[in-house]
Amino acid sequence: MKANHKKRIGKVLKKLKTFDKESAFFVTSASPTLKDRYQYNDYNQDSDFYYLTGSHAKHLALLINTKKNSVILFAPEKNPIMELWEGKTENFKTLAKNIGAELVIYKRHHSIEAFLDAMLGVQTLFLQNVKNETAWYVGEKILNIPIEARRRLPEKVIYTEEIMGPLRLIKEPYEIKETKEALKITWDSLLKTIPMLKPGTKEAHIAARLEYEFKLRGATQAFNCIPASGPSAATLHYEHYSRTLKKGEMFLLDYGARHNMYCADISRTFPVSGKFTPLQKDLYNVVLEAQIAAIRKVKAGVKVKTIYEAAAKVIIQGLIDFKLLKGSLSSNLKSGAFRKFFPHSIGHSLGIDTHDIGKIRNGPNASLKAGMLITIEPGIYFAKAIKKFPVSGIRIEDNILVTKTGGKNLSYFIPKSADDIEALFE
Ligand SMILES: [Mn+2]
Repeated sequence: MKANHKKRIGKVLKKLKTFDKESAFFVTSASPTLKDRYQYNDYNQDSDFYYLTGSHAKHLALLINTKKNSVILFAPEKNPIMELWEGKTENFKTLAKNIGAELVIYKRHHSIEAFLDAMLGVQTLFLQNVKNETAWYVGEKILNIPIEARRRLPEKVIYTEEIMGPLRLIKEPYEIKETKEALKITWDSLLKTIPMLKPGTKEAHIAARLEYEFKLRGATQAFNCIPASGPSAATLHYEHYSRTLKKGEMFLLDYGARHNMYCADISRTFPVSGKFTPLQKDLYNVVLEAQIAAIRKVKAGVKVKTIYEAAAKVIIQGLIDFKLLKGSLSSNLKSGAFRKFFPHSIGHSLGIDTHDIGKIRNGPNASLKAGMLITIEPGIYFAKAIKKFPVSGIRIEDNILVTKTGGKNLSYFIPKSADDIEALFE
């Protein structure tokens, strides 16, 4: 199974025509970003560009134009000096052929002019909204010319997200297959790391081990993992990695592998000593029950709000039982007082980007469609110590495929019941 880029480009063309007869769609490769004055960060292709071309090459541009249904792949002139330093570039002729595009070679220092030339006569231009990518500069150039002076350059500029959001939000079978592979690597790598989960281990070492295990399996980190022990877990996007795991605490791990660009995103919470204390277990089970309740609600046509509330209700009831909230379930749902303990949304779409395009959080009334891939990740956090609860956090996250009949948990094989988590330490 392979990605069919020609077919995806065809879908963009079809969608373009529904906006304006004379419209075009322009996306470019990601611009390399600097790490310091002389070095670059690892190159990470722009996700829209990758989705439509499958290429990791730099300095490319794709223009899809309703005029004559033309698809142009712009590639830079061959540069032997650059190839000496950076290695041979991809064969752009083959790439253009594979995606059904005409290949146009441009000179690097005339790129913007070459792109603008090809856009003459276009009324509405769809443009990538990513700062510092070439498409961004093309947009800036156009928008800086007053409309009355633009002549044949586009009058209207719209972000490509309008087209790419709905398209990328619904996953193809190929994308599901890649996500499953990423999830398998995610779990296999954790299994190798479990023996390190004990008092005395540094958070940073767990992160390093996971990354090493991913690389052994041909994958990378989907995002900087969150290896949060004890109080670290109360910081939702914890990134210091500075603590050492301590006896009796919990350890929240939010991590995932990226394989062939597709991301997994999993959270699990472990007892550092191998066994939850009775209080930790009660709290853990509230989060687990909330997560399962939310997953049960997942189905095409269901509102995101419904799923969020299914989890929120279980969390509120749990907090009332722990005497951390006063009043009734319904009054708490209304007042939102529980958000102090559960301050984030229920999840996000997942794909080439960990927080994928096509927001599922577009207001409370956004609803799910078959083929969406989402995370379900409720949690309870104590930003301050309260009663018997120290500063800490529990989150449980799975990756769910939305279908017409329900939610299919693609990460079902990663243990999450309190007993199964404890069994990992035996
Ligand atoms: Mn997530």
